[in-house]
Amino acid sequence: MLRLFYASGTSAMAPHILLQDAGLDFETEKVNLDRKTWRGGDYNQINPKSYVPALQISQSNYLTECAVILEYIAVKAMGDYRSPYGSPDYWQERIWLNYIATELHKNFISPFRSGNWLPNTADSKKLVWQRVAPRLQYVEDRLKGPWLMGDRFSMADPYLFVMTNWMRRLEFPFDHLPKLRTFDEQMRQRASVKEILRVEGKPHSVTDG
Ligand SMILES: N[C@@H](CCC(=O)N[C@@H](CS)C(=O)NCC(=O)O)C(=O)O
Repeated sequence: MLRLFYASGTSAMAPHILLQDAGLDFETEKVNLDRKTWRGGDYNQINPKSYVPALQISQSNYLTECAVILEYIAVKAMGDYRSPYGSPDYWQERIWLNYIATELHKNFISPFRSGNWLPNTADSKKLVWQRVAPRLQYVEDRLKGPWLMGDRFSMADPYLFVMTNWMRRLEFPFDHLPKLRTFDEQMRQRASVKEILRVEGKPHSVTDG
């Protein structure tokens, strides 16, 4: 059985949503990112990179890196989440996954983080917004709607939702990003997203102030 190591409200929410959406059998383990621990002890024994998500796919095999985990789930689901390998849409999905991972996700992580990866302080928010705003605008200008790839919900959508969820958490404005706002609202209507927001609850390590 697949086992997802996650912390609430983090990027691990993307594979959590996709696993739920696909109806796959999976278990979860909550990680304390401040202490780097989980129910079984030292989390660095699971992922020496010290971050979530990690997906256990067999007794001794753990996948890391959100984009890779999403694609693994998409392949496993045999559904519509991934276009046929090598097709133009397949490459476009890969481009989105990589863009979200490297240009958005990493730029959301505050340079002032210590324990908390997304502190909601004025200084931190200002710097993060400077970096993410133009990149979000790039997505806005190309978002086909209702989903990133158009009519088909793909493995990239839950990852983009983590970004719009973080926008809300940091109270970033959607004023110039109406398509992203609609995307975020539509994601919240999806049964799998509702369920995972409920299950995960309050975000990990909230030190707003
Ligand atoms: N390159 C990794 C980055 C994962 C990552 O940054 N995870 C954050 C949560 S969103 C984390 O666990 N941070 C803990 C830490 O940096 O101590 C991926 O794409 O999965």
